[in-house]
Amino acid sequence: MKNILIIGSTGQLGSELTMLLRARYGSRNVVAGYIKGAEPTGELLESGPAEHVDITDAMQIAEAVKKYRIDTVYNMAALLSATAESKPQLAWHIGLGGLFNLLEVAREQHCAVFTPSSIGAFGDYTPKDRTPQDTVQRPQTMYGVTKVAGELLGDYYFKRFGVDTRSVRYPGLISHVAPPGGGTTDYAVEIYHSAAEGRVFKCPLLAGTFMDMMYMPDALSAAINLMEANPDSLVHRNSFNVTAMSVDPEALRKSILEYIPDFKMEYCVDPVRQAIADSWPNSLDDSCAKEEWGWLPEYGLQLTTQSMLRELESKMNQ
Ligand code: AKB
Repeated sequence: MKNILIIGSTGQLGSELTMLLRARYGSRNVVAGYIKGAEPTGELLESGPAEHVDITDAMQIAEAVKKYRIDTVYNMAALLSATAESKPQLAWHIGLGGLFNLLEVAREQHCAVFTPSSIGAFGDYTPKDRTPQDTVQRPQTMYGVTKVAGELLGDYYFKRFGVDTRSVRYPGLISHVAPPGGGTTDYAVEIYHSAAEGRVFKCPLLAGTFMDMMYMPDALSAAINLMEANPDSLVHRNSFNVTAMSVDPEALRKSILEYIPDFKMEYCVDPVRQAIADSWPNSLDDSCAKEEWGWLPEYGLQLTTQSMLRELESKMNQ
């Protein structure tokens, strides 16, 4: 039986992942780790154990791992790219200092660790189209620096100490559940909210800015399937390219227009986000994830749009 700790369980990815893992492994076996100011509420709080676990505090991680006999930790604590650019020191402290704390606990107490990387781990010198699994990684954002260093640290702890570290490079994540915060790809969530609420969407990125995206159910199965994969089949570990679609603002607009014909979008470009997006790949090659652990996304653009609009409209009618 698995005993799982999710660090950052109340965030965009963490909140949905915690509920899914509880459904899969039993509620009592999945601990929702949270920080002060982001305490779990509602179903997340009521459906299983919760513990104050700040990734920047190694003692707190060690105590929670010991108390609940944790064997697997999903590390969802991070600042997203645009926020990380405005608070680079904090981004390093959480992204890298926190990961180091966690890996040390994992080494001492024998846990497997999942840590998300990102398309932000690539940079201006990376091939932009069908970006290969193994290629140049020279990001110029603090977010990217923490992601590349995190990938290297994960591989180091696996090779040097045998810690079972695994990771995927997430593209932009689209979800109707928890709101995103501070990501460059978050416009792809906000556009659906504007459309469902009948508002004009002010797009912070230029038409033609292609980036990989993924609907949340696929993002959750990527994490869980990779952690459940037979280790003997893994050639790579930290971190796998994964993608479900490559889209720009116009592709999203056109897809929404099929369901909401009077949807309106205006461009109001944010130079910080545009510069970050321009440094990221247009599309990833995720064939290694497919070959090594059977990665297979279910949702393309059309299914994502259908589901997002349906879910947001039904929430508004409640
Ligand atoms: C962001 O935009 O910062 C994230 C990411 C792609 O890592 N969604």
